[in-house]
Amino acid sequence: MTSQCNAFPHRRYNPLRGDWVLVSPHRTQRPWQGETGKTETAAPVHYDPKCYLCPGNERAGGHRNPQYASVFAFDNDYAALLPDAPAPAGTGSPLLRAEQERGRCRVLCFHPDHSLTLARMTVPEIETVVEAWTAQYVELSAQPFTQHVQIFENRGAMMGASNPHPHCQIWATEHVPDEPAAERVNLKLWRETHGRGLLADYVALEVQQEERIVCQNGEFLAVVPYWAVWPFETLVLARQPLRELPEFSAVQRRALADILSQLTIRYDNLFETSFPYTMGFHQGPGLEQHFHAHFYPPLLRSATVKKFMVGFEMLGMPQRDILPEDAAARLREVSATHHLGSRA
Ligand code: H2U
Ligand code: ZN
Repeated sequence: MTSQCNAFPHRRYNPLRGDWVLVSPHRTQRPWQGETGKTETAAPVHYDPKCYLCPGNERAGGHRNPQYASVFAFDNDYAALLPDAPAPAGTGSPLLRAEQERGRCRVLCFHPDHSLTLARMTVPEIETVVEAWTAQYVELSAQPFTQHVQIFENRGAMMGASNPHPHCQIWATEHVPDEPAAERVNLKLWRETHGRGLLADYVALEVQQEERIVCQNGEFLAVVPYWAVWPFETLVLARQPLRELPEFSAVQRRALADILSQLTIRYDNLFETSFPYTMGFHQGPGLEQHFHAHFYPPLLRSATVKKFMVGFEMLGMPQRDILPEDAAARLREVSATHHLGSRA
């Protein structure tokens, strides 16, 4: 199917978001130079006295972190959302709309070791993080105003992460934000039209076609989706129609840890760098939901050359050169063992 269109510009539909990406594979016909622009790897700093996430250190507002030994969650000292935010006053014009948005923001440290990343953590260590995500998700979902809980990780300075210490953020909001809201509309529509789950159908298709699969285990599949926008964007899909973390069995939590480990190791190996990305989970209690993770890495050609979403992409639509099938092959071809060796 792809061989028919891999030489010509075309557009591909994203059935999850209901929008399109322009694909221009003819621009990548030039041979790959093999240059990865590796970044120097400095000796790892396991504890940084100036890091606000390291155990025992002081944070903003005079808070002090405990001497935590595995994971550690706290309320963001500069929270973007507040549980007691009042409703804004009316503006008197339908052109100027504002709504109350109560919420809560947490930070979750993955590990006491400042130098680690998911790619450098063991599967049991990541499993502890999965358990913490589940506990945070349950706790924040239970607040009376919560309509959505977004777990996300900004990894690397290129993605605006303020600190290399392994951590993520968790925001609970009073409204379903735009990205999961758009997905929800399309997931519902697919179910009404086809009587099956959109992502269950997509899992079956990717398993059958194989060419976009990066790695997999008994419970999860990581693919470069057919409609990927970022060069090495991936979608981690539950094989079973799991809706949200609290439904996971111990085997499935372990398998999620395993697929995150497999995928982030391959990412690091691609350009032999600590690979930057924004990742996060989409999940919910609704019948239409199907648990998945999006990884949006900015890198294009090397450890330093990133893709810019500018020009036509800001005024028209997203565009990519490298075919999703070729990106998946590149990620499949790198070693499954981290280039810095194993910590296990
Ligand atoms: P990011 O690296 O994804 O920006 O997350 C770090 C968060 O940590 C950030 O949202 C918070 C910032 O508000 N923070 C604290 O809560 N306390 C501090 O002492 C510094 C930063
Ligand atoms: Zn630290």
